[in-house]
Order: sequence, then C-alpha cells, then structure tokens
Amino acid sequence: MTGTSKTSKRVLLVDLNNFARYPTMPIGYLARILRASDHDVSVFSPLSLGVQGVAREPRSGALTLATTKLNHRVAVSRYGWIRNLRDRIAAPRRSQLSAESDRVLREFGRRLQGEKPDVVLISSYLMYRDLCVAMCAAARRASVPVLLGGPYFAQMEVLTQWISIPGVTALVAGEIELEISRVVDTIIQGGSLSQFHGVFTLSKDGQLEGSVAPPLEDLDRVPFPDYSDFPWDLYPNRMVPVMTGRGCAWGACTFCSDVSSTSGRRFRSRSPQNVMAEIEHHYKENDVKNFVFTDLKLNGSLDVWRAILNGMQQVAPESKWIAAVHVGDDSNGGNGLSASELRAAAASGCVRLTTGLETGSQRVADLMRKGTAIDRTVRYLEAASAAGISCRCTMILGYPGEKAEDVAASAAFLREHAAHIGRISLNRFSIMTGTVFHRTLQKDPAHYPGLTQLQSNDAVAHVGHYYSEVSRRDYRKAMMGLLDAVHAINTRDLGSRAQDFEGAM
Ligand code: B12
Ligand code: SF4
Repeated sequence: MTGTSKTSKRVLLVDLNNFARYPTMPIGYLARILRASDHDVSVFSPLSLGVQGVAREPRSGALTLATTKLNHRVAVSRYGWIRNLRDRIAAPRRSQLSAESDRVLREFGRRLQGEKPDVVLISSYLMYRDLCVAMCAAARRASVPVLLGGPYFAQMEVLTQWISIPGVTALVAGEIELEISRVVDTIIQGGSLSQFHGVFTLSKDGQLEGSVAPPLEDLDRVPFPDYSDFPWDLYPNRMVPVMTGRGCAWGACTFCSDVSSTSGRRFRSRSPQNVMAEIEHHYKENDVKNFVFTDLKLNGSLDVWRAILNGMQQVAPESKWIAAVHVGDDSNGGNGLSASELRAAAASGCVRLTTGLETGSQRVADLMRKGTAIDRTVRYLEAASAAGISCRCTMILGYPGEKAEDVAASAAFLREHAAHIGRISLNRFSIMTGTVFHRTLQKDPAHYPGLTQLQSNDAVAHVGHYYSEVSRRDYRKAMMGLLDAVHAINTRDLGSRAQDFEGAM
C-alpha cells in the first residue's frame, strides 16, 4: 500500500488465478490502474501462504506411465457414474488452492477484519467457485461489496450461474480495466452500475441487468501491469508474463476455449514499441530476465514478432523467453517461422516454443479446423530444434470423429519426430461452453456421431460427454501406444537452456 492519501478508498484484490511460477496479469493491470487513480490497493495472493494453484506438467517419472494409463481408462469410461466419481476425487488433487481452501478462507477473513476494505475485487478461474462462494459470504457478513471478474465470464450461460452467488454486488464480463476506477467508486458510493458496459447486476426482483463489453480495441492505452505485490521470493525463479496481443490471429479451431474467453474473443495487437517498452520496464524495475509471452499465438502480428526477434537482447540483455506459436501456412508474407527466423528467435533468447500439434492425422486436424499442415509442422519442428529451441506440442485425444487409425498416426508421428520434440502436453478432448464445437452441437446434435451422455455444467463452462469410439478394442490399443510415445518424450531431460521454464508452459 503505497503513495495513497487519507481519503483514498481501500481496495482488496483477491487472486484466484493463483499460478505459482509467475505473477498474475489481470491482477497486475487492475492494481496499476487503481493505484494511478489514488486507490489504496492491497493484493491477497494465496501463494503468500505457500498455497499453489495447479501443478503444471511435472516431469514424468518411471511410475507415471502405469498411472496415466489407468487414469485415462477411467476418465473415458462408458459409465457416466465412474467418470463423475473420478472427477470428484481428482478435483481437489489438481489444485492445492482447492485442497487448502479453508486455510485461504481464514486468511481472507483476517485481511477483511484487519484492512477493512471499502470493496473486495475477486478475479477467479471457474474451478475455484466453492472458495469464491465462501469468500463472498464472508464479505457479505462484513458488509463489504464484492466485484467479481475472471477470464471466462463472457459467455452468458456461465455468468448467469455466478451472478446470483450471495454477496456478489456485480460481475464483470469484459476487458473493463480502463474503467475500473470509476466502477469501483460507483460501487462504494452505492450508485447505479448500468452506465458501464461489461458490468452485470441483479435487480431487486432477480432480473439480470448489463451487457458483455466488446473486446477492448486500443491495447496501447492500458498501462504496464504492477507486479510489486506478488510473493517474489516464493517463485522458483524471477519470471514475468507479457501479452503482446489478445485473441488469436487464426481463431478458428473448433475446440478452442481460449478464443471464447473474455480477453480472447477477437485478435488485437499492441504496437511493437509499446511491447518492447514493457519488456524493458520489467527488466529494469523487476530485475527479470525470464519472460513468458502468454499470447495465444505470438506470431499473430509479424511486426511484433519481428520486433522481439530483433530487439529483445537490446532492451533486456541476456534474457530468455518462451511463447506459443501457430504453424499456419506460408502464404501472404509467411508466418514468421522460417528456418532463418527461428534461428533469429533463438539468438534473441527464445529457448522454448509451444505449438498446437493436436494430432498426427491430417484428417482430424482438418475436422478441428486447425489450419495446420502436418508436413509444415514437421519442417517447423526440425528447424526450431536445429536452432536450439525446445519444442513443446499440445495434443488432443478423443476428438469426435477420431478413429483408431488416427490415434495410431499420432503415435507414429511422435515416434518418428521424437528427436525434435521436448515435451508433449496430451489432453483428453473436453467440450467447453461457448466454443465453436459447443455451439455447433447445440444447433445440430447429430453433427458429431458417437457423442452421447451430454451433461452441461455451465458454472464451470463444461459439457461432460462420452465418445463411443474410445471403447473399441482397436482404439484402446492405439491409445496405449500413444501414451507410450508421449511418456518416452516426457521423461527426457529438457536441456539446460529451457530448464528455467520447466512446468511454466
Ligand atoms: C496465460 C494463461 C495461463 C498461464 C498463467 C495463468 C495464471 N493463472 O496467471 C498458464 C499457462 C500457467 C495457465 C494455466 C492454466 N490455465 Co490458463 N490461461 C491463460 C490465458 C491464455 C491468458 C490469461 C491472461 O493472463 N489473460 C490476460 C488477461 C488480461 O485477461 P483476463 O485474465 O481475462 O483478465 C481481464 C478481464 O477478464 C478482466 N478481469 C479478470 N479478472 C477480473 C477481476 C475483476 C474484479 C475485474 C473488475 C476484472 C477482471 O480484466 C482483465 C483485463 O481486461 C487464458 C486464455 C485467455 N485468453 O484469457 C487461459 C485460461 C485463463 N486458463 C484456463 C485454464 C483452465 C488453465 C488451467 C487450469 C489449465 C490446466 N488444466 O492446467 C491452468 C491452471 C493454472 C492455475 N490456476 O494454476 C482457462 C480458465 C477457464 C476457467 N475455467 O476459468 C482459460 C480461460 C483458457 C480456457 N479458455 O480454457 N494459464
Ligand atoms: S491456434 Fe490455438 S489459440 Fe488459436 S484458435 Fe487454434 S487452438 Fe485456439
């Protein structure tokens, strides 16, 4: 709490995004903007109690393969009650923040009593709903209004499930950071919030009022995030996230919930100058040499991509960075991923790139509208690894339409190109509310043959399902082969250059 006047309003910002490797971006933005307008801000990060969020991709050990195979069999069981039971058992294990919510809640209560904030702002992933409900109840008992926001409230079904949580004064669905000071002051004064796009309330008779704010256009107007409140000494190393643009320049993959999230709905880029100035700022102010670009596709704006390749070592000497890229086609000026550009990326400090491989079957990639050609991805992997960049690929198993031979093609792909792949993140296909896949399914349930047992849970933006193909003997056999191929890659050493980023992306 710095530089505030006696009359300034006290804002307690709660971070239920809590990721234990680097500070949380939306919290940093909100803190910076509120402080600039003389609000007295304090941040409650559960990590300050030692409580971490989701452990991300720990390195596979010798025993992991057997457990993974068993877990996978149970997760795709034909019996809904088995899948549900597994989910219930797995949920608290996935995140320390869920498992230790009592401790976090007690500390929140102490902060409420001690700091006596005029308003509480909570930023929450949907998975932390129970904790969020308990925090709102505590704030209500203390007569403190709560403004709730998070990365996945831009879908109406989802926000409708959260707005009615007792104690929530208003819910934010949109990138409203430039308005946040006025919104906060209006809440504290008990004024009407209907003037603000992106702020939802419930009227006395329970009617939903408000509208989802359109994507924020001029991103250069947003000041650089303030990460001074985070427990820096509890991170394994000093690393900051930087987002050079919001949304994805490809944006068409049917399964993708990043592009149905609040800030991902349409592609917009910051100017290269603004991005480079932020990198320099963190380098100097926060003494940071490790950067994670959290863009969905860092090569979305080639101007920004090339500015990083050419300028990173000038503004942040000896720094290292990682990012996600989309290996699209090379027409219209290329995708920034030629062999020479990948060498330039490595020279500028890039140690790791992640890309959506998703499948080794071109047919399934096309069903997903992935916009990638597998032979082009191979050339990318070869060139990136030759340049010394560790390549991480995400993959999806069980996409409706996928057959045993497609899974076998994925496994064969991994065996053939293992030398160029550092890590695989293999995810079971899941239907998220608001994705193209979900909207298509709503319009035409027959569009995806073999998909049954649909079970919507809008509060967590998830539709449970069963895909009958996965129970076929030949599919199961191919699936085990794929798990073997993934395991063989994920047990290897990452290589010293990328080591600092192990588990970060
Ligand atoms: C970078 C990123 C990560 C990073 C860092 C996450 C972190 N906690 O900091 C990494 C790679 C580690 C990660 C991991 C995971 N992530 Co993630 N991640 C993202 C990503 C790509 C960008 C997040 C971001 O920083 N956005 C930029 C900021 C500025 O946007 P924003 O968060 O929406 O915030 C804006 C507004 O929403 C609003 N806002 C937000 N909160 C609040 C609060 C208040 C009070 C107000 C007024 C406004 C406000 O203001 C902000 C500025 O406009 C998003 C997708 C996306 N495009 O958002 C997914 C996303 C947030 N992740 C998601 C998930 C599911 C996960 C994982 C659980 C995946 C997994 N199974 O491992 C893990 C869990 C991590 C954890 N909690 O420990 C989901 C969350 C959905 C949900 N259920 O809530 C998303 C939306 C992706 C998706 N569509 O599925 N993630
Ligand atoms: S390229 Fe990635 S971020 Fe973009 S739409 Fe596809 S999955 Fe989503």
